[in-house]
Amino acid sequence: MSKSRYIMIGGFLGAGKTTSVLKFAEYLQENEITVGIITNDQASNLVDSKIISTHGFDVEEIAGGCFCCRFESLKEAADKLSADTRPDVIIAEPVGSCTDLVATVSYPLRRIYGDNFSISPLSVLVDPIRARRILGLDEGKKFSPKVSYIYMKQMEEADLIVINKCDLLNDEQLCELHDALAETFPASEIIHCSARYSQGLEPWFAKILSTEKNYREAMTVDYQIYGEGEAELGWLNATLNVNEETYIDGNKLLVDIAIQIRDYLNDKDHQIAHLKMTLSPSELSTDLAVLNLVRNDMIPEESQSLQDDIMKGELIINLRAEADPDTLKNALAAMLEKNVKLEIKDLEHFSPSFPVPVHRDK
Ligand SMILES: Nc1nc2c(ncn2[C@@H]2O[C@H](COP(=O)(O)OP(=O)(O)OP(=O)(O)O)[C@@H](O)[C@H]2O)c(=O)[nH]1
Ligand SMILES: [Mg+2]
Repeated sequence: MSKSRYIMIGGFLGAGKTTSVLKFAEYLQENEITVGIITNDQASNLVDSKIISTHGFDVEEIAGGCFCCRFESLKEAADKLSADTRPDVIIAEPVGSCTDLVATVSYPLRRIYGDNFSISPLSVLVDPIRARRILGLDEGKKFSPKVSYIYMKQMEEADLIVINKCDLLNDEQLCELHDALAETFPASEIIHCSARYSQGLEPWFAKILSTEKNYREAMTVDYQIYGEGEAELGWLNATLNVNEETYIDGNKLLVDIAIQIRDYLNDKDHQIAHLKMTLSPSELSTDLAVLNLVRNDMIPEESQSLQDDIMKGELIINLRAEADPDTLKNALAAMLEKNVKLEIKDLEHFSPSFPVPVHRDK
């Protein structure tokens, strides 16, 4: 039986991983290459899985920990996707606060399951506005030093640093960022794209499809700083019922909720890493609104809109911010006071636990 190709697309929270994964899956489908997708998060009820399955792709969700700490679940998820027909390609989106993926996922996967999988180079996506701030090219709110450490480590281990969202920069800013990344991370190849506008994607996709991950010594990681950095991030996943008595504009409801949560966190000077939400008329509907916010100083982005007004529906909120989990819960509670027709069905809020990888191959 031929091997499935395992392709990991990493990058910090909100860099555009899911957007790229979807574009990649569409590209594979057009080229008659079968694909399965694995999403990953510290908790369940993922906006990403909802978006991917609504687009009609096979998706397996690994919840409750990152790939490296739930290595066997990763293999099980790949096997589930292979249960009927083995997909030619498995695309995996790791948690955006995770690093050291080469040593803890790529190499062990090749060592233990090399007969089943061939491993592609690791791509790490970068949001250029955030990267410019972290590299000191622009002023603006940044994450704490420990969270920034994780951000830098993600880029250090990348085979390919993919500067995404190039539509947000002019040529001069892009060149400056490219040069700064090339100087700081000389072992990584740097490419540019705009996933949302399907620009610059094909050379990248062709490369990760046709190239095998090379061997280079795994980077060193200070797990104490990494763990403490992750613990500075709060996570909140909530599923809510929308129960209105008359038809309402669900798209506007999402924007209002995002602004209320953003303003609450802004007042307390907490940085949002990614607030993402979906709203659907029912669990089975393919009509879906998607909203994203990847920085405090950003207008909420309506990535996808509902066709019709709704009276009932399911709202999923995934919020990741540099704040303690209780603050995120309070932000949700303050929002609920203003939106009394929303009812919580499911709620998890926590900080990621200390990373303890199952394997680490240097
Ligand atoms: N301007 C612009 N925005 C983009 C581009 N690609 C993605 N985005 C936006 O970036 C936001 C985050 O995108 P996602 O694909 O959800 O990011 P992610 O990396 O999967 O986020 P997490 O799963 O939370 O880590 C969304 O609002 C996207 O529409 C792009 O090429 N240009
Ligand atoms: Mg995602």
